[in-house]
Amino acid sequence: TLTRLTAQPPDAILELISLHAQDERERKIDLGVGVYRDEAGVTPVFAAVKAAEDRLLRSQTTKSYLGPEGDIEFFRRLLPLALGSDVAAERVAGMQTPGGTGALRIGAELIAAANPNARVHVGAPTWPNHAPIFAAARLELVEHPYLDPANQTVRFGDMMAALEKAAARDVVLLHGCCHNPTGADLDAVQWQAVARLCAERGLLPFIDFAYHGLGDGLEADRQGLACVARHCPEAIVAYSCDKNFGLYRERVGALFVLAADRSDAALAQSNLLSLARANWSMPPDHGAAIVRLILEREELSALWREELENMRRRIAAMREGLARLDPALAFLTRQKGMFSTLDLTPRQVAALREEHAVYVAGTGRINIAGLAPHDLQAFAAALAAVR
Ligand code: PLP
Ligand code: TYF
Repeated sequence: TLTRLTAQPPDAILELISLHAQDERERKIDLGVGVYRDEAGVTPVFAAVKAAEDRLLRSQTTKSYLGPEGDIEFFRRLLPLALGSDVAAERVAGMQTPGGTGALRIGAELIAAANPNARVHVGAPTWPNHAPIFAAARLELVEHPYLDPANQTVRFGDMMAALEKAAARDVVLLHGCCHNPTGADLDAVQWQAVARLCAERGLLPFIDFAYHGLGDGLEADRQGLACVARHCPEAIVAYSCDKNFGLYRERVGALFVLAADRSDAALAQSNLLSLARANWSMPPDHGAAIVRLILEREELSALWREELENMRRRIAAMREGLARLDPALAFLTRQKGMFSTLDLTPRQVAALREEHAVYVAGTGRINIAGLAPHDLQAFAAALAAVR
């Protein structure tokens, strides 16, 4: 039976990790996989996480099963942080999921169960895992233009024209903030236009919210989502705690389904639990327990917010540093979060790696958090050399 399988390509971004590790040159710059790094190039465990783990180690008395919804207190505490306090909890269904990826997958399956003919409209480029996740739920993904690479701006007119043609009950996949891979977010006026269009045409906004707090801050980064929640009767949010709590491998996330009313929310909830049961039965606990402890305890919350804010500032400072070195990179300061996509050919990407030991994704995406202040000059020079 197995011989009937066809070989599948590896994840191009994750492959860069081992390529970079094998490179023996002394000065190399890794702007590949999207994890935060500090100035020393380390992806640290937050002090708030260490403190929460310490408490957990001392206080946890059982590891018995919780249930398909995971840690309910984690979900309850995350809700106002993720959605803001204006969203009424009674219209929200949802649960803890294994990472933002688990939330995307279960959200996609909920849509497929409710409306198998729904098409999912998404701007190009987007996170490469979106396509396989929605395909696995048997939903059709339809791309429209998003980034204009030459001008580094959002092709908003083209995006709206594409959404105007979407059928009622279709899905609009949006990045909550810190667009991966472009860093080009919608502004407040654009969010409002998209939210209104979704409301008027009965489209379902599905917000992938994986970088909360890394753009303009926790409050500012959820304004697009809040705008959608105000205008649209229904919306889905796939939230990841893996970047903003630095928990990556612990796989922490949540799915929020904003329903029109309490009874729809209950209907969605029973379906979500049944979908979880068929996928992972129950989500892993450790990471979510850490987040719950941090959100429960004032002193840990304050420490976490400070650490997150320092990360956010460091990323913004690297953007500003590059813009200062090369006026052609000024657009980086208009973009948010860890990623931007440079207008590079595959040859230029290869030359950066081979001649300058600079690792960027094949698409030209760079992880700004892979840069330290002492790298800026070398990176700008390498970029100029291959162009
Ligand atoms: N969505 C986007 C845009 C991402 O970049 C990521 C990154 O990993 C995810 C979702 C999934 O996050 P997680 O690692 O929590 O599954
Ligand atoms: O885009 C990124 O780099 C992050 C990390 O299959 C990531 O989202 C990359 C690839 C992947 C899972 C996570």
